[in-house]
Amino acid sequence: MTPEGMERAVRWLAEAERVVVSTGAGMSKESGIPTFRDAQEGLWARYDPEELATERGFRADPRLVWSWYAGRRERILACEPHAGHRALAALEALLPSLTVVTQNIDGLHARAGSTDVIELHGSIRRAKCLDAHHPFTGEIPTGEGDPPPCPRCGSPLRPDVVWFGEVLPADAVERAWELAGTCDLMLVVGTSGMVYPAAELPRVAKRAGARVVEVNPEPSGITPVADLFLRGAAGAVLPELVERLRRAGE
Ligand code: BJW
Repeated sequence: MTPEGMERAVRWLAEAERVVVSTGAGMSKESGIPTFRDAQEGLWARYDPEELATERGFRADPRLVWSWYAGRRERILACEPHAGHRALAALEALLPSLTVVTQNIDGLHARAGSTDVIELHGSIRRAKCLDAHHPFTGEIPTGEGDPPPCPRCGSPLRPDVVWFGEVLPADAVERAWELAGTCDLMLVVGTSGMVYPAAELPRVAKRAGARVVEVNPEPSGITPVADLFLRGAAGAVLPELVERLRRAGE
């Protein structure tokens, strides 16, 4: 992250009318939540998350997949938003329009105070049943074990997240694509840019004439379309960016 790059990002933010922030798992890493493509830890080291996060994987071994999500839910609920999440929430007050479009299922943007958050891949805090997608309104049981049955139809409960091969929620997609096509600047934070259709969003923005600024400690699948790459962790880069923008406006 060079001072020149940071200044350019501040100038572009100050000029923008509509800003979209598109976030991935790296955004929550400093809250203590491993990224999706980090190596699995402990008991889970021998499983491939890309196999677990599928309907096929769940049907093959519901207990295994339900238990994996139960462990992740417990860990996520114990985590707090970090300075980067809070910086994005504070950025709302400095710009005419800002929407966060996240692939994350952890709810940390809203917990940090962001008021306009689109969740593309659902939420680990909700469950629904496998066959009829009935929303589950009770308290999701903690701990490992078999998925409980849906109180309405008896089908096993599953997390209300988007697995590979499943369509994203239509209302979230519609709004996210509309905003990507009309924003002046898209800030892309902490995604490998490997998973579609979310990885299309910066390309949609770029094709429509927006500037694309990426924040990531490593180059990603998004870097080739970024006008500016700010190398670094979300928890360091975002607070500095917002502080510089605030000072520039004084
Ligand atoms: C930091 C940091 C720090 C670290 N600060 N940064 C076109 C081409 C090829 C394939 C497809 C295609 N279109 C669709 C597909 C298939 C598939 C897909 O994309 N496959 C790819 C793997 C190739 N997509 C789908 O199936 C999607 N559905 C779909 O397309 O429906 C239409 C359809 C239906 C049926 C038939 C055909 C079409 C659904 C995708 C759902 C993804 N779901 C998951 C699981 C959610 C629940 C859960 O968490 O368990 O979502 S997968 C997983 O990946 C999760 C994430 O949201 C998603 C993206 O990962 P993300 O966020 O980028 O994380 P990482 O770990 O990859 O990267 C972390 C980054 O952070 C790295 O860059 C680090 O450097 C960085 N970082 N520390 C900032 N401190």
